[in-house]
Amino acid sequence: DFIGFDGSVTEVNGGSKMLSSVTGTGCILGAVIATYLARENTFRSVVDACRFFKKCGEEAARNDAGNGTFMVNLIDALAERKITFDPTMYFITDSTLYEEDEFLARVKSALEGGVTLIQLREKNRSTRDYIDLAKKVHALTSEYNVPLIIDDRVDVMLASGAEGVHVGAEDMPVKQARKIIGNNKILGATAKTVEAALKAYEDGADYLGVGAIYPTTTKVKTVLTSTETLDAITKAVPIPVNAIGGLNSTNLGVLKGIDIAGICAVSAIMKADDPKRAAEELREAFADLRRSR
Ligand code: TZP
Ligand code: MG
Repeated sequence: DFIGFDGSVTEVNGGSKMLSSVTGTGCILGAVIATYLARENTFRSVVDACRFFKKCGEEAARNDAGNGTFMVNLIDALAERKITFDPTMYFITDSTLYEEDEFLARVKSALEGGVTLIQLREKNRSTRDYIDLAKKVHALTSEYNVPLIIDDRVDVMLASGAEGVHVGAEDMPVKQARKIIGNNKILGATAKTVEAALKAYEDGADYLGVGAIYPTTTKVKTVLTSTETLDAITKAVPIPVNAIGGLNSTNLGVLKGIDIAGICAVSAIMKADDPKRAAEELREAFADLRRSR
């Protein structure tokens, strides 16, 4: 689909040709777009609604479904995917820098600043400690209605009641993770090439993290990803793509014109004097970037 607004056109790929073999799907799409617009009255909502609908169409067409089965599957897919998420301002935590009380206070402060998605990223904790902390963070994110994503560990996600999991190239494969967590959890994946992005999408990822855009001070095994690759990935997959790596409210300019769904940040919020203010500034900077397109 090509969606035009205010002089620019966005392409949304994916879907299934079965969507045009049965009646009523255009009307359903209209209703889906209306619900997305009710939440946020922007052009982006229309694009996100179309992406969501295409994804449901793809799921409904699985196993060579005939017209009747497809229609039933489509209704199931639309109803099943209960968890929606807003990747605009995705805050990824690092608890190694603080005592637990201070860490939790900073997470709360970031939530007050309007972060829209949070990932708990723990590399050195025992399983027990990871679950304990995840439960505490989940209690906070639930207060603010912000989904919590657990880095690397499907088991910790399931045990803590978090809303999703994020897997990288050395973690559980996307396909396997989707099979275990089902369709009502959010599944994020890291991708550094168009090929890896397409594979993650086809295997069931709901969003992608792409980077590092800039060198990062956060402890991570990564390499720099060019903005050209980021741009190509956003064009190749119909799911939200977030930029990550060294991003802060003053250096988002390199992302101008690239159709990212949001930005991910660790240090810019975690290490800020005032995480609430930092989250607000990042949100504003990203909103400005979007407006300038
Ligand atoms: N993956 C690529 S860069 C990165 C991860 C987890 C760290 C980003 O941290 P920061 O502090 O926002 O640069
Ligand atoms: Mg990982």
